[in-house]
Amino acid sequence: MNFSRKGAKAQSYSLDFDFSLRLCAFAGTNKTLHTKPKVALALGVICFLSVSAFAQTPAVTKVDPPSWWANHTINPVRLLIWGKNLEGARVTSSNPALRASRVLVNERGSYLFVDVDVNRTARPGDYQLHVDTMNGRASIPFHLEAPLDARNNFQGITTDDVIYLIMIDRFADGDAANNAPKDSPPEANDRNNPRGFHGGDLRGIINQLPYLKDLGVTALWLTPWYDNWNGVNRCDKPWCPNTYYHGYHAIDYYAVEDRFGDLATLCELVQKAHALGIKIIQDQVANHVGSQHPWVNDPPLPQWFHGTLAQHQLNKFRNSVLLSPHSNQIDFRNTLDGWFSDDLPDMNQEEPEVARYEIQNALWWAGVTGIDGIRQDTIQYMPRFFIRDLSNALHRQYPKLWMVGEVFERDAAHTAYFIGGHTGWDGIDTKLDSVFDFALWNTSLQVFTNKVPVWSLAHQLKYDALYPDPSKLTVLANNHDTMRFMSLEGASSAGAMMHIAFVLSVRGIPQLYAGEEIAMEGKEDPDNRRFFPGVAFRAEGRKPKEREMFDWTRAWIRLRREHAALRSGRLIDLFYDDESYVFARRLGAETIIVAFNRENKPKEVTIPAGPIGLKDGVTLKSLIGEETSSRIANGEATIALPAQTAIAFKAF
Ligand SMILES: [Ca+2]
Ligand SMILES: [Ca+2]
Ligand SMILES: [Ca+2]
Repeated sequence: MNFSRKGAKAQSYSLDFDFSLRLCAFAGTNKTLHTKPKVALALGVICFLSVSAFAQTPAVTKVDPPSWWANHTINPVRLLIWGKNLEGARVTSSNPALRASRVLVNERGSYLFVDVDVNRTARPGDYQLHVDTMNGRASIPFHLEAPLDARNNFQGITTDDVIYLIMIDRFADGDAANNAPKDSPPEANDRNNPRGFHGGDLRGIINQLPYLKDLGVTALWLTPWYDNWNGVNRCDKPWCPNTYYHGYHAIDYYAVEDRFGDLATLCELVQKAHALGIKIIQDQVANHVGSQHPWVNDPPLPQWFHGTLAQHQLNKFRNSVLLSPHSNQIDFRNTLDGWFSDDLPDMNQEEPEVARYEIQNALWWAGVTGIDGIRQDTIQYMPRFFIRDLSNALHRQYPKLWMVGEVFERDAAHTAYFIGGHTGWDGIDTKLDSVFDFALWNTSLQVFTNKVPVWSLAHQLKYDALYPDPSKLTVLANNHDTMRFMSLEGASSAGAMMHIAFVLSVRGIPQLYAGEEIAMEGKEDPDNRRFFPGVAFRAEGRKPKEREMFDWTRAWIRLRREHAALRSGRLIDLFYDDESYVFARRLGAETIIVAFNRENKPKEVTIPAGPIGLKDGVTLKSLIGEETSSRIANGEATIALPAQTAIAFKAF
């Protein structure tokens, strides 16, 4: 785009308005000179009429989306025009490449919706539409983008990927010039305040791409980059004063946070990451916006949000009512329509204009930046038909583009209800590509901090029966909303290492959280969001504990990369007891055996060879960890498990 996102102003009538003001000045001068009072009076009346007419002149201040594409699966695109004096407006295009129709103006004349049909043959470039009312004309700047190359953008995420979550503000500061925007109070920009902005940005991530490549991750999930408010929230709650450094309180769905950089830097990051074989996942938040969003005081439609800032329900988070066919409508609507907090106005996706706006917004970010996936925040608090319509719209335009939904539940039945590929009791298939496996995450944390027997892992994995395809699950190691492993009660380095090895070897798509690979500590939010220590980006800057965890994580990522069976092989349970778990991942001729022994002494376990297609005489050799091997005889193998670690074997 080559016009300012926020500065698209109607200027066509400014000269005429100036002329009326000059006329008024002239009338005023005449009056004071007492010459020809009738003439002065007449001029005064003309001046009044003229100024009031021009005061009603339509103006356009913002266009969402500011650009679109020819030959897009969404055509016409529906624009939301922000402005004033838009009552009774007609919208026209002087260029036949665009055709406007279906205008809807809100009661206050502050927003206008219009369908814009883009001709198939329209060329990329700048275009203009016009808004005409009885009181004048304003122009709507619009741009047609050249489509990005689908061969190296919108690639989607598969089990071949390892996702790495980065909280943009807390990872790396690559540009000190954006750390203190003019409209931000000094206390908003303070690394000593855990709820302040700490200076991380998109340039910082670009600078650290070699670190991420070296670690071996193949996809970055970045916390939201929408523009958030630059001020400090001084509420009377325990979490105040705070700032929106985390990005979940959008004030503009179409702008990049000024502290993180700009759209050009974001596109540069996506391109440079792609060039290194690293994909980008955008964190989108369709459920709510920040309370400083201009819509809060001037919504485009009365039903744009569920309620108002002054009058709304708070979500009671009775999440089970979203799954249960027996829930009552009051509890059900509260969970869908209630505000996540008093400063997170809840978007009303049952209003078709809202749903349309959000679906186009998701597609606009994909089309403009080339992202490969979307992580959708708090997805269960939106209607399931909307999740389906959004998923369908994404896939229709970009068949491989992937979306994972955050359904933060430790109950597999609940998360399984939200993943796509099957129809719920409500008759809806959400078509959602993936959900996070919070149930398995929770079990793994419990197992590797010694709270439940190790066989609990196999016990939890039996609930994969609830999923149409469990390999589509995203297996988180941790995230920015959970305590870091090393700060959990009962945590140890050995436990952290087994937990990471489990996440990287079990079925599904692994997702790590920045800092876990160097064993960072951190309790609840915001302590789990400490700034990444910059020295640890270089091998020589890592302390021994950090190096041990980094090398281990990198080794398991490499093992996964080198063995297709670890990425997409069938998982077969071989052995489990209170202290150990052994499973195989089998794909074609390749079989990898992964074993975990939590006990503080080595042990030997016997596993069946027949069920994994291995014959007598075959040798199992360790691929990682201690060097050990064993031979299969009488349809069995006895393998040695070192104390308190994970190990992987391959059949030769
Ligand atoms: Ca910065
Ligand atoms: Ca901002
Ligand atoms: Ca909602």
